[in-house]
Formats: sequence, C-alpha cells, structure tokens
Amino acid sequence: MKIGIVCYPTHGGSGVVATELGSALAQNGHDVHIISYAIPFRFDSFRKNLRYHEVEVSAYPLFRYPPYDLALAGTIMEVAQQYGLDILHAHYAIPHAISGHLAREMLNGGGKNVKLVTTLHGTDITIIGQQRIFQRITRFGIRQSDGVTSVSAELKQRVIETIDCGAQDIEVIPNFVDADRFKPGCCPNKRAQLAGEDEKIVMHVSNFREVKRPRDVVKAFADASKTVKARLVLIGDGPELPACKDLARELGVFDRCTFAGTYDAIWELLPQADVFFLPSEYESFGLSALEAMACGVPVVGTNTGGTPEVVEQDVSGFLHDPGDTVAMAESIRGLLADQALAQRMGAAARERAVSAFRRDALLPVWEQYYEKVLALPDRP
Ligand code: GMT
Repeated sequence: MKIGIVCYPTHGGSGVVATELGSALAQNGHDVHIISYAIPFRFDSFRKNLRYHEVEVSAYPLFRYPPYDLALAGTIMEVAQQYGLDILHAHYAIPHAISGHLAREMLNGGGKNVKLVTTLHGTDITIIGQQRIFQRITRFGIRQSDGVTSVSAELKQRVIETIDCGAQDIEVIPNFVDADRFKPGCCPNKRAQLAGEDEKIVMHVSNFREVKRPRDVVKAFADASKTVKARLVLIGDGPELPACKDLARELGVFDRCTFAGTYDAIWELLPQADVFFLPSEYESFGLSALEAMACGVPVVGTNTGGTPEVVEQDVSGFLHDPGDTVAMAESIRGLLADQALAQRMGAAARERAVSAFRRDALLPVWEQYYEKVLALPDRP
C-alpha cells in the first residue's frame, strides 16, 4: 500500500505513534510518506520505503497567522498525486483530518480517490474538541473520515458521549511498543550517569503540561523518599517545569532531583528506573507508561482515561485517583523498599507490554484496518 501519514513532529505521544507506525509499515514493504512541518523526533531517516515531506508555511508579512492548515492540505494533495497514495492517515482530528479532507476533495475532483483514516489521540477531543469554536469542526473531521480509530476504549466512549459522530464507527486500535528496543537490561552504563549506586530511581517522562500534574510527581516523591534513599529523574520539558523546580526546592528535595531535559533515545534510560511515575489528570492511553512497562518497570499512575487498559491494577502497577499523592507516595515507597515486589511487578509489566501491545502483533491489525477502509465505496 502507499500510505501518507500526517502528524505533529514534536515530543508527544501522537507523533511517536505516527512515526513508529510509519517505520513499521515501511519495514513491512509499504511505501510510506510522513508529512509534517519538521522531521518528527523519532523519524528514521535511513529506512527504506520511508520518506519525509515538509510542509512549508509562508512567513509573508501580509499574514498575521500563516495558513498552516491550507499549506498542509496543499502538501498532502501534491504528495498524494505524485506518489499515488491509497491511504492518508491523519493523527489528530484537527487540523490534520480537516486538511486531509480538503486535499482528498481537491484530488477526487481530479479523479484520484484517497481514503482518509483519522486516529484520535485524546488531546484533540479532551481539550481542542471541547472549545466551542472547535466542536463542530472536530465532528466534521470525524464524520468526513473514511475510517476513525481511537487509542483506547475509554477515549472511544468519551468521543461518543461528547461528539455526535453520526454513522461513523470508531475502531479501537491501541498503541504499540517495539519490545525489541524497549526491553529490560538495556544500556546498564546509563544507570551510573543517572543516580548513585545506593539510590533507587523514580522516573517521570512527559511534556510537563498541567494535565500531567508534574508537581504531584515532586510532591509524592518528596514524601516517598523520606525513608528510602532515592533519586527522581524527570525527563522532558514544558510549561510546568519551572514550578516543579520551585516545589522541589521548597520541599527540600532539589538535590535529589535530576531535571534531565528532553532525551530522544528514551529506551536507554527507562530500564534504569525502579518505578515509573505518571500521575496525570487524564491520559487517553499513556504511551510513556507502556514504554516503561516494556522495559520491565512497574508503574505508579492514575485510574483515569485509558491508563487502566494498559496498566493492570496491583499486577503491573498501582493506580490511584488523580491528586492522591499520599496513596501514590505509599505505592512508590512500597516498590522501592520491597525488591521482590518490584521485580515481580516489573516482570508482569514486561509480560503485559509484550502480550497485549507488541508492535509485531498490532501491525497486521493496522494493515487489515487499512484494507477494510480501502474496500469501502468511494464517497460521492
Ligand atoms: O500527552 C501529551 O501531552 C501528548 C499527547 C499527544 O497528543 O501527542 O498524547 C496523547 O496521545 C498519546 C498517544 O496516543 C497517548 O499515549 C497520551 O495518553 C495522550 N495524552 C493525553 O491524553 C493527555
């Protein structure tokens, strides 16, 4: 198949999922074209069958707001025409599905039918889609797609409850992990760079948006590490980072925190953790938790959104109400203090990641879904 994939290139789950899916499809012999405004951070430039196309947005001074969505539609149309795309896969309803729809309309006028698949990742529905001005356009993007997928059953239900999708069916296809790259025991030399020999490691990876509740990371860690010698490694960057640093100083744990900034080869760091900590208000899925699980690391997280579909309560991790930092600290302390428990849960986490979310198992699901959409009649 010839597949175009549209995504955001920045650090964030949807871009990771889109890029990793593109790589896996290319490896399986499909002709894949990634379309974005910059090279996505996990893009593998040297993979056969995989190409990147940049959306060029004019900075002409006439435009106060350069029309990115139209530049994207134009780029999609050109790529689809030049390479004869069968499928266009938009990650996010807005703006990607809308630009994809526009490109498809322009192309169909020219006799080429491209099928539009849209994957909903959460933020498009929980934040963007809830803003009044975007509600109807999100619905429009969903209804105009030939196929729509959601990364979890919870997100699907949320979409059905908040957006009138008309006759549009939503298929749940969970995110996947490359369990050969994300695995226990990788890069042991990294551990000494992160923490002292006698320190346990609690790790958090995010874009430090408010929805991630990163201050709860610091708060619960400060509590949990009162009786266990531990280090908090925070990876990523974002708007809440300065507040996290302030809080770490205030709680007297700043010298036990490593603010590591963004790091692309995250599979080198995750296996060094003793606990992965993701206390988000909401996660439609929680890809970073899945990647930690694949590395054999137990998770302490929240019982909201799609996370309980990934982390099994009391088996591969402990899930609590968002904001309940006391219970979270208790779970972290338990895992840090009881090595046998941490090992058992870490092994269960790896097992869960491999059995339910392995890339090789989910790739055929995507291929079959694309085939199903391709077999649909063309839109009038
Ligand atoms: O979580 C973020 O801030 C990034 C966001 C995105 O849109 O890239 O992630 C969303 O999509 C990921 C991949 O499907 C999911 O694993 C995340 O849970 C989801 N984030 C939220 O729902 C807040």
